[in-house]
Amino acid sequence: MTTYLVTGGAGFIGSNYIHYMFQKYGDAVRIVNLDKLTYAGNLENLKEVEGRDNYTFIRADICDREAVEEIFSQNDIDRVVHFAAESHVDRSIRDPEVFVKTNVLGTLVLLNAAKAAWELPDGSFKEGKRFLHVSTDEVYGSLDEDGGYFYETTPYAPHSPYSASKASSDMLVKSYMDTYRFPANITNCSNNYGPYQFPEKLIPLIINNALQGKKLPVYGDGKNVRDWLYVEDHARGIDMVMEKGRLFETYNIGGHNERQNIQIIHIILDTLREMLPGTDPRRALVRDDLITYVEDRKGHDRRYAIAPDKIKEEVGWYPETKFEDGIRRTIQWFFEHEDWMKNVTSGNYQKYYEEMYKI
Ligand code: NAD
Ligand code: TDX
Repeated sequence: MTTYLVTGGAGFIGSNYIHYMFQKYGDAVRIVNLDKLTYAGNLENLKEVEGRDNYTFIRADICDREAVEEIFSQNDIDRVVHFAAESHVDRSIRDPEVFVKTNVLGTLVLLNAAKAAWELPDGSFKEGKRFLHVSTDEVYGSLDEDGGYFYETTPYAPHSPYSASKASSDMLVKSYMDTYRFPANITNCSNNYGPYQFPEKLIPLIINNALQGKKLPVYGDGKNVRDWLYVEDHARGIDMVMEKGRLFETYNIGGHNERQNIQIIHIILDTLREMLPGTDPRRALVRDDLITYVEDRKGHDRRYAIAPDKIKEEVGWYPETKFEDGIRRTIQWFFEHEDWMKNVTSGNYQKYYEEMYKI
């Protein structure tokens, strides 16, 4: 049985990945989920897997060296999938320090613990051990509106404190591969959407606000472009890189679903109206005039876009879920999980929202 250490498994992508892995491999894998449970971590995301014999949750901070070393000494970890991070660009603009602590120093702690556990006396590594560092396309900076894509060879040019911290963590992983031949891969993925996404991010925030007839904040002119990927496709991509990717390589994940933010908002409004029955009182609340242009994000990257040629050629991965299907599945999930949304938006979320938007 292969034992995985998943960090940040109680967050958005991490919890989708854990569900994907159990659906695909059942009892053939064991997953240890290490998560600090920050505001973004939520064990409700994992209640279906809680009772499994091959699943363990450990609440710990990836920056806590002793706690991380103990996990490696008590479990024969074969593979690490490292999601844990501070992940929201707006929060990084307001408070960068925790981004450096978790994303940079936390990654270093994990690398050192895995290296110590996996290294043989001659400096090589035990057979079959692998570390996959989950990163973002934001490390490549911003593209012009009229063309070009991010490739694995694109030079790093991060702009926000978030992307600078992720770029730093990528560089640390690269340095461990180059210096020690540490068995790792890096994946740089585009914007994800889907179930369990925290409503500080554009898509769940717009769905949640629209259903309550609340204003829909659009930064700047609304024409910034993101390349949206359904989260399950990302989970599958990570698994495929782990299984079939060449060690020491970077793979970009995403591709060919570029949309302006304002287009995304119109698609969500149209889809909500289409999916809500006429008798549902929320239908009347979903209105185009909720769209409210607000001050632009500082240093707002104009466009992200991935050409996923390498991962397609080498690993056989491509984005399977059409946006129109993915957004319907996402909205359906939010319809069926009203309590989830209520729980995550109570308490501190209100304070964050008021300070952030003032609308
Ligand atoms: P998220 O914010 O939803 O979840 C992050 C998780 O990490 C939470 O469960 C949180 O409790 C945990 N965590 C935070 N600090 C921790 C610490 N110090 N120790 C242990 N656990 C900690 O994030 P997400 O959107 O699921 O992103 C997961 C990863 O994927 C991140 O590394 C992010 O950079 C990367 N990524 C995200 C996207 C996206 O669109 N969301 C796209 C590309 C890459
Ligand atoms: O209220 C909003 N209004 C708005 O116009 C919010 C929250 C966002 N936006 C814009 C900013 C971006 O151009 O929408 C776009 C998407 O914003 P986010 O959902 O915050 O995502 P982004 O900043 O692009 O970063 C995301 O994708 C890459 C994730 O949060 C990162 O973790 C990931 O690495």
